[in-house]
Parts: sequence; C-alpha cells; structure tokens
Amino acid sequence: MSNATALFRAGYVAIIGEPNVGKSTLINALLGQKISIVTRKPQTTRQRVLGILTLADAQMIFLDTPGILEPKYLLQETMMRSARRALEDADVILVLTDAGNESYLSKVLLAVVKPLQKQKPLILAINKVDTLHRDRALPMIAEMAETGMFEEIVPISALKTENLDRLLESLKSRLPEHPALYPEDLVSEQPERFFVAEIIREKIFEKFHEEIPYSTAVEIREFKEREEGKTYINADIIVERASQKGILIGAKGSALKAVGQLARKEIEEFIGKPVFLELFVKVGEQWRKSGSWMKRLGYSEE
Ligand SMILES: Nc1nc2c(ncn2[C@@H]2O[C@H](COP(=O)(O)OP(=O)(O)OP(=O)(O)O)[C@@H](O)[C@H]2O)c(=O)[nH]1
Ligand SMILES: [Mg+2]
Repeated sequence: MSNATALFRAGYVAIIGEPNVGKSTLINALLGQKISIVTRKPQTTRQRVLGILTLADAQMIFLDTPGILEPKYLLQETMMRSARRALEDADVILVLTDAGNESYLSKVLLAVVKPLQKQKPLILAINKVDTLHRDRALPMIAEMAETGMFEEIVPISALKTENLDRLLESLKSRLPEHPALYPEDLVSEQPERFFVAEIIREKIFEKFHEEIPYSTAVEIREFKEREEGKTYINADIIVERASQKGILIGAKGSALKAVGQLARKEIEEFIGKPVFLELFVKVGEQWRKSGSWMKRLGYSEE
C-alpha cells in the first residue's frame, strides 16, 4: 500500500543570459501571462521581476533579470547588481542563450556563471530554435555539453512554447523539498504601479529608436480609483536632456499621444478597468548616472 505523502518542492529559479535572448518572453510563457515586458531591443528589463508558478506538486518562483553586459554607467551597474542578487537567491540557475547568436556564451556571462557551477545546479536552455533548421541546434548542444558546466541542456522556443514542459520538469526536479513559499493564487509580488510603469516603458521602447529608450524612465505620480469606476493614472516620463523631451512629445504632442494610447489600452487589459492616463515628459539631468535617481525609480534594491 502506498500512502506516502506526495513530495512538494518549492524554490527559486533565476533566468540569466545575455540581453535580448528571450528571458522575459520565457518567464511570460512559463507563467501563461505577461508579467515582464518584451521588446525587440536589448536591455529592456532593468530589474528583477518575480513570477510564481504553483503546480500540484511544486511552487516554482522564477526571477527574470536584466541581460548580462559590461556596465558603462550607473544604471547598467545597478542592473547587473540586481541580476547577481537573483543568482544568490536562486536554488537553480537557468542560463538562456539564443540559438542564432555567434557565440553561445559571452565572456561577461561566463565570468558571472562559471563560479556558480560548484554551488548550484545550472541548466542551459537554448532558445529561439524555431529560427533554425532542426539539425543546426545539435552542434551547439554538443559544444555546450563539452563545457561540463550544465546538468542538462534543453533546446526550446519561448515564443512558440516548444519543449517548455521538458524544461519545467528539469528545473522542478532540482528544487528542494519544501512547502509553498507564497500563497498559491499569487503570480507576482510587484505592486500594480510597477506593471503600469513597465507597460509605458515598453511602448516607448517600441516607438522610439537609438538612445531614446535607453535614456528614458517612467515614474508613476498618481494612481487612484475614481467614483465613476475609472482609474486615474498620472505618470512622468523622465529623459536625460531637454532635446530628448521634444522628440518624445513630437509635433503637436503626436508622439506622446501615440505612446499614451497604446499604453492605456494595455493597462486597461491588465487592471481590468477603464483608465484615464495622463503622461508628462520631464528632464532628469543625467538620471542614469545618479544614485538618488536609481533609488527613486526603484532600480536599486537597497
Ligand atoms: N523567434 C523567436 N524569437 C524570440 C523567442 N523568444 C524571444 N524572442 C524574441 O526576442 C526578442 C527579445 O525578447 P525578450 O524576452 O525581451 O528578451 P530578454 O532576454 O528579456 O531581453 P533583455 O530584457 O533586454 O535582456 C523579442 O523580440 C522576442 O519576441 C523565440 O523563442 N523565438
Ligand atoms: Mg527582459
């Protein structure tokens, strides 16, 4: 007779990799809902984003992180600090690479990941295999296996949700036996304002090019329910220089209006209520190099 209590596992999985390999796409696909913004541009994610997946036999807490790079200014240093902190918190580390990239593991990424191999299980997922002919993933898998760093290597497509079941099993089996750490209906722990600011930032990444997205941050000033059932949201878009302010606003306010319309639609879907969104553009001189701005925008964790 088997009456053993079913084993339950719970723990943290940090998703780490170079910019643009699909980390945020993957966390959204694993959770079946959008909690982390995705764009075609690198360096979209700026801080750790937590997503909780509760299954019958496990609770897997995923940590999306900023892409690993050589930092050139304080914002990027802060981004790298939050990625490293996710690695410290993780029970299992999921290294993600892009099947289409020339080099599979960049030097900076290796420097971050290599020292961890004796401390924590490392799993490698090779993403975007939908962009390759089937056979082309094989040499990459072989080359990565030769490094001896990874307990398992799983080719996936986050976008097409291919092979994600296998990836989940592989990660789950390496989590410690532990009761759930969060209530089972919770998907994330960030407040609504965080998601709203991120949605606005995503639209700016989509709409503008070159240095504009990277010089922009979003700060929610007011977020309140009104009697008529509408939520009033007032946000500042922070840019680094006055010249960028003009670009963001556009002729007769057209560019800002377009961002506002796209963002409002998605915010309404997200909170499930009609929204009145007001956007203002403000200059925060050199905010990307300022410690006090890092704190104010919630990018630095301490
Ligand atoms: N073809 C294909 N594209 C993908 C896949 N996964 C992600 N992408 C695309 O890759 C781009 C970057 O995706 P993100 O999820 O933002 O990548 P990220 O690693 O979070 O990027 P950063 O936050 O900038 O480090 C987007 O255009 C995605 O649609 C995939 O499996 N296949
Ligand atoms: Mg991302």
